[in-house]
Amino acid sequence: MFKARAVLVASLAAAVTLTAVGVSPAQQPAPTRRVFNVSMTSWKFVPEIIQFNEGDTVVINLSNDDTLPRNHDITSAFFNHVDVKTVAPMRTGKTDEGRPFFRLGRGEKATMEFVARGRGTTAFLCSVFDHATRGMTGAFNVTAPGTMIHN
Ligand SMILES: [Cu+2]
Repeated sequence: MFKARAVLVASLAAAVTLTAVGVSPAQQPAPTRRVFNVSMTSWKFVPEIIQFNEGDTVVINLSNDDTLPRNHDITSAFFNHVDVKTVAPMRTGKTDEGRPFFRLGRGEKATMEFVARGRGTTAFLCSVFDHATRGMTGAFNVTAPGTMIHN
């Protein structure tokens, strides 16, 4: 009887140790769907820093809120590494440098959605005329899963 109990206790201890050492799926931070409302005007993006975690589904509600009839876009090498889906019609293409852009006329709105891949900071800018040099720049900051809790 004592022997059987000792074996049982030893088995439980081993099981507990394995659980503590191994990373169970429950300990992995769950991917999150994050929504950002990004406004474009002359000459800025608001917000200009967009932070999310690798693996998150990122939704960007992009809006051209300019009071003057100017096109604006969001352009970034980051878009080369993710599969961007657009919900509303918007002009897309690639700049001469090979960066995908997503462009809206004054008063237009559209939604972009992608799953974040890769970590680190990648600049974005407006590729229309000289808008970037006038200040239309920003950055995507992709952090490790679990880093960003809220946005
Ligand atoms: Cu612009």
